[in-house]
Amino acid sequence: MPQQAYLSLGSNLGDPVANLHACIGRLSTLGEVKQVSSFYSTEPMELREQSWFINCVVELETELAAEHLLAGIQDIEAALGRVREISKGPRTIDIDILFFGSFVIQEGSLRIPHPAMHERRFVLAPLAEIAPQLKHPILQKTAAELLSQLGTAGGIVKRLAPR
Ligand code: PH2
Ligand code: MG
Ligand code: MG
Repeated sequence: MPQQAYLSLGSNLGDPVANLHACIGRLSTLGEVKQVSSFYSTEPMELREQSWFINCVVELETELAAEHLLAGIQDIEAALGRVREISKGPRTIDIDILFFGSFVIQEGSLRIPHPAMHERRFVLAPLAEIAPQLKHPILQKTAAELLSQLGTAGGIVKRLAPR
């Protein structure tokens, strides 16, 4: 059965907008890209001393199992020139699985829902834009509710004009 996966894309090296477009193009090898949010210019979180990111969220309908989706994502990251860099630091492309249907998965490096997503405005703002009613399977709150619950936390994001 196909699943709806929600992916967070981010880049802050090279030409981040071009990197996100290239990434979205390649994601269609893993399934059908159903929705792409606006792009957002976002304040770096966790490791603060680095360039601002461009982030977006993609809805991907896929027949792949979660671990095969992860492997495909890692191939795309490598193909777009990502090298294993410092943790939380600058990267050409980062693709994180936020949700995989309503599955809860904790197997090695595969942790779905993404454990920090509900604390990050750069994830919740684009997610709530394309799927406001989507429910977090553990927290039992919608993307719109998680976003409003952030208050002033979660970092600054600025939605860019549509391409
Ligand atoms: N990714 C991180 C760490 N911090 N900050 C922003 N704004 N956007 C990101 O994608 C991001 C981050 C680790 O993956
Ligand atoms: Mg990440
Ligand atoms: Mg990642």
